[in-house]
Amino acid sequence: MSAVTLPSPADLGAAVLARLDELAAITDEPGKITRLYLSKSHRRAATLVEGWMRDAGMSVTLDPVATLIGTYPGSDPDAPHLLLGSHIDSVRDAGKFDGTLGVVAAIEIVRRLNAAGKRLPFGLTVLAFGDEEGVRFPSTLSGSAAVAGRFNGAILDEKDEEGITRRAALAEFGAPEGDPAAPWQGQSGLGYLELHIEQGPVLEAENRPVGLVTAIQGVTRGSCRVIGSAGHAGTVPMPLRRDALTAAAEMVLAVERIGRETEGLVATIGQLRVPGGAVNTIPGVVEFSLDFRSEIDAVRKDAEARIRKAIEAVALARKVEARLAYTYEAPASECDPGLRLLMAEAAEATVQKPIRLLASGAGHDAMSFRGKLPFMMLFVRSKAGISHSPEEFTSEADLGIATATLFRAVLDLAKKHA
Ligand code: HGY
Ligand code: MN
Ligand code: MN
Repeated sequence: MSAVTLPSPADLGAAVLARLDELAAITDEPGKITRLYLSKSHRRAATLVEGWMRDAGMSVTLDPVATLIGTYPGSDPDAPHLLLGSHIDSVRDAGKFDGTLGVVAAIEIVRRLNAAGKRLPFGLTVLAFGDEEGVRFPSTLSGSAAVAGRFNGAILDEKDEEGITRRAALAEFGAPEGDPAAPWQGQSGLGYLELHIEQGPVLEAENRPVGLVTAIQGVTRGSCRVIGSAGHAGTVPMPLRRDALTAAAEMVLAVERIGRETEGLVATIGQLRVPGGAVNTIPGVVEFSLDFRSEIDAVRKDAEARIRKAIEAVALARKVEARLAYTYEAPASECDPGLRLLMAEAAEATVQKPIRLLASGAGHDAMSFRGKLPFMMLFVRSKAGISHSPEEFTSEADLGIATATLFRAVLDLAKKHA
């Protein structure tokens, strides 16, 4: 393969930022960035990204769980593919970099190779997943799970808050028929690389633009439905109440206490609902979510039992019923040492020595490839470590450095396969 001239980080940064801004304008909540899985805005974003993939010389398909798959064959059409990508769905009122950066940067790399008429010794497959945040349905990472060959067909019957099943939402989206659990018909994979914002404070605190991910911490998600007895706020004496909300509040604080007390564990209650709540009614039913994580699976599994016990103790003391269900989990996942070395060399050649290694507190599509394909993540600095917020920010210069690092890693891998 004749040498490919690596574009300047400044040039790459400008191109990537322009596309992130275009994607950021696609939302279901004007004035905010909200693009949930299989929503109208996800559909519009997928159409825009598909166009970018085609313009970059890729052929594009949509898989049965609405992942966009762009392929750019190598000089040897039968050679395995290197997979790159991330996600284009968002949380509610999100930032414009989370997920989208990994997709836009990967497309930019293929666009540059195609414009230069270059083919690598392996193919490139760019993946734009749509269900990384897992905000609409209980479980998450369904897109990368399908590509990685670990899709659980049972989740097709999961319902969102409106009672719409995944299956129905996929049909509405226009996803093609097909069994997402079937082995992926794509090329055999060399590995999976994902560029993502750090969403934490480490790189900024150490004044570093990029960092190498060592592992992604494991996660357990759950939901708890607390059932007490509704009553009139004015007539039921305090000692006779079975207030579902105050019971849930005590449970929430118990979960927080376990998170605070346990080394290496984080625990979050992100949602709490009082269905049909009213100012003058003692809540009879309350539902809340649970999300807790650790780099050490034993710590997280132990926390599952301790959290269950703490919730049951409050329920007993307050004479309410607590229906706790753990709805999703993924174990801690190690990045591949070989790909980490490749990325480290690319980062050192692009920006700085020595490179910072750090674990990922956030979950990512990359973890779906554990045990299936070698994977590696590159982080880029987040201003004040903020994410899942409109305050999320990464500078154009850092976008360029990170994209150049990823590009260099791809070219270095190509040299090893030449
Ligand atoms: O939940 C997560 O860690 C990711 O942002 N979806
Ligand atoms: Mn993300
Ligand atoms: Mn996210």
